[in-house]
Amino acid sequence: MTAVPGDFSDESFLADFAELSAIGATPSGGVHREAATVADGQARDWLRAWFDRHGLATVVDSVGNMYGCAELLPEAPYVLVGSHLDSQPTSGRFDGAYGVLAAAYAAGRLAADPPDGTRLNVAAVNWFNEEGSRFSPSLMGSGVYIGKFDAATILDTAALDGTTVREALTAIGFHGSDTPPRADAFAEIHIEQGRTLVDEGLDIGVVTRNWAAYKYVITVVGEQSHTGATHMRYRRDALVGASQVVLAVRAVAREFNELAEGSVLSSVGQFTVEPNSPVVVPAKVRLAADLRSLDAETLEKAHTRLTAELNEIEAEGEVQVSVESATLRPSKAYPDAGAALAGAVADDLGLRWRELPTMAGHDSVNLCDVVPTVMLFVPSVDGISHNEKEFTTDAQMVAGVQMLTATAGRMLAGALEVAAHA
Ligand code: HGY
Ligand code: MN
Ligand code: MN
Repeated sequence: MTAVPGDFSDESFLADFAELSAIGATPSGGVHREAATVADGQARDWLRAWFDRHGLATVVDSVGNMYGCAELLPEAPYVLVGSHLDSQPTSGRFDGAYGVLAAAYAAGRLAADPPDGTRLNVAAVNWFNEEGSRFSPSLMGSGVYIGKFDAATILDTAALDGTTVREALTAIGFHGSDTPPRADAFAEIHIEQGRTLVDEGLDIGVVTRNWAAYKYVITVVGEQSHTGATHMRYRRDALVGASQVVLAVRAVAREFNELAEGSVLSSVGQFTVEPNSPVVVPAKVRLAADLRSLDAETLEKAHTRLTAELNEIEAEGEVQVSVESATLRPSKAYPDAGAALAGAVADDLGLRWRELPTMAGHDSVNLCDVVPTVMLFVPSVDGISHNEKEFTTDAQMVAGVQMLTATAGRMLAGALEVAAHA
């Protein structure tokens, strides 16, 4: 086994986190680093230099997933540890990036000092386009890795401005051709993005399952005309219809929450008006919406209600409403053995922890389909996320790196292999 050089101290982690957060930084303390933009490319270059300095071999696959590999045992599969460096527009600096740097430190520490009984290799990973803001769908790179998406189709996927994933990755030098490392297990750490851990004064969350989500692309079509020269009775205004859709998406969640508070979440997050001119009655609006629930049956009922609402808007006769796609991300359980392992590690480290579901999607939701997976949370101050005000304290971050390192260390020694095959 070859030792990996470098300073893996907590102080060094915090200094590195500050350096990484300066890439694509916004004046209000956040980052704007959407997938395969110049800023994402700079963050990736920074991570590659970090891997080089710390003796991890960089591997880049065709869809821009990048891995920092420590081969401790030739031919053995890997424990992958990671998250994503891309961000939403004007978002927080912790979402994803914290998990990637924590993974780099975990991999570096474990490669420098492999635990007794190590039987697997370790690699830190930065999954491409977790956020799905510039290119849809989200969880893209990890989706290709597990075989859920076809790489060629993903590379042809275009942003709203027409740029394809292939073009964007090529422009930043991350349309690679390497074979990715073969995973035997996966671990991810992330900010909670909710309030449970802060409210209960805990250090670590151990994720047991994910909320189910429907993601919709809806188009509303009317008839383009002159705002000043078309009598009201002749108007077919796509923006009026789209506004009704936005309110219907909200109303469905309200209806369910009146019966069971907190059971359904919904939003329209993206809205594109054509031709978007002050003097033109809009012809077409494209909306991206999502609907979530922890409970699969409740989500299906909410989906049915929303579909009925959309039909009603169309039946009023002014616009056509089409659901272009409705993609379900089902709720799934993370393996019990992984949660039990993480709980035991947290107890050993003296960290206060609890089990909880994840409301947001993560790359671990994908990896969970193919290998034993552990998902960990550190607290989000005030539960804020996808906002420049996202915050996690230095002490909370450092405890999380320690937790991730110890958990991945036990996985390296085969803790979940044994459990998976028992
Ligand atoms: O939660 C989401 O849907 C995102 O992919 N993180
Ligand atoms: Mn994230
Ligand atoms: Mn996010």
